[in-house]
Amino acid sequence: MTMKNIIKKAGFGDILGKVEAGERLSCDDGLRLFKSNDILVLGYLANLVRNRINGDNAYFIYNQHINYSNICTNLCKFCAFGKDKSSDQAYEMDLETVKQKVRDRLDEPITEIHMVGGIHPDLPFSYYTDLLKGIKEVRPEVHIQAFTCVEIAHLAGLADKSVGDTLEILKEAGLGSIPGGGAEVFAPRIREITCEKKLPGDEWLEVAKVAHRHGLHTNATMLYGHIETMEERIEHLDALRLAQDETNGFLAFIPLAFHPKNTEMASLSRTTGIDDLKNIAVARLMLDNFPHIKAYWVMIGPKVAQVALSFGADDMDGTVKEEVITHMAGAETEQAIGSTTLVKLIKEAGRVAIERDTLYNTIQTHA
Ligand code: V47
Repeated sequence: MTMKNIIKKAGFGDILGKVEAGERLSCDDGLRLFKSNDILVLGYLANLVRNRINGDNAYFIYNQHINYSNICTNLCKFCAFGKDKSSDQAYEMDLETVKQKVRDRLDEPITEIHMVGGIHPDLPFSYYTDLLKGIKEVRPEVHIQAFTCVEIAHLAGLADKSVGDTLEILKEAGLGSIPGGGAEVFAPRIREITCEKKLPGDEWLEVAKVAHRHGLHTNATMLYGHIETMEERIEHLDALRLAQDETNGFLAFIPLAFHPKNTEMASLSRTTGIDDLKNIAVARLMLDNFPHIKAYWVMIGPKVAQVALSFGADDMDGTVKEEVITHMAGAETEQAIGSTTLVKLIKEAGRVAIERDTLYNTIQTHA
């Protein structure tokens, strides 16, 4: 039997028709896909879209993560990273420490610094602009992807300015783009239970859209595998798709697999390989206007991330260096991965490995 016949027999002939015609899937289609465990059918459909948008390319970046502080007033139940400022595990880096972290890796071909932290109760706005300027002093050519939309809203409060005006100041100080964290699941029900103090989902989306209008690209994430329903996952993807229709500023979507260890939700179990692949595939199929879907190897492991390159993903994120957020929550993956390993993983998946910069310009093709 051909794959197309298998898909029709599985009851997804109508979705195949839409995918082949390049038509948008409805939320109901997405829900049916999430509720199916026929992973090969989901993968086949997602791979059609993936190949249409990105051909055989699979991207990675040479990047460095810096988490300037874990002190946070939000203390989300799913997070093992954020700490109250009174905790003996709380830390904040001074400017010199951050600059030294950048200096320590000047001999590596890093093109992006990914920098996020908690919602700190005391640090002034100047701390954040100094961080950006300080990094640029040490490594002027590096692209700084920093501060989630949640942090940006907090910084606007500190600066006592609109989000747009705040972003202009941050751009001037060296901000290049905004990472996708803090989106979690937009549904108010989930936010009330897991992160009631965090910026609401509609405000997260608003910050992202303002950033796009100010010429800054952003990413988007969804934290899955805890207490969210399939309907809430689809609502989240639909909200992102509608925002992208308006501003077209999102670069990549990254599904984040929930890691329960050391969190207030530690009784939950970790996600499975099937759910990890399903989130990649359904995201690729629903987010028809997102250029890239990332399989973040830190969260799903390099092996599942490699397989995900045939299930809708076209990007493996990067070398990372010193990942903290997921490792505090029990991740068993490495804290960094070499570019040689990334190239091997991609090539063995039958794709062309492309080292990219943050904005997806090609740095080197490993055919
Ligand atoms: O914002 C927190 C999530 C995010 C846990 O933009 C957790 O390219 C799993 O956003 N288990 C930070 N996830 C990571 C992130 C990210 C990573 C890589 C690339 C990009 C990008 C963005 O991690 C947080 C939160 O949503 N998170 N706790 C946890 N226990």
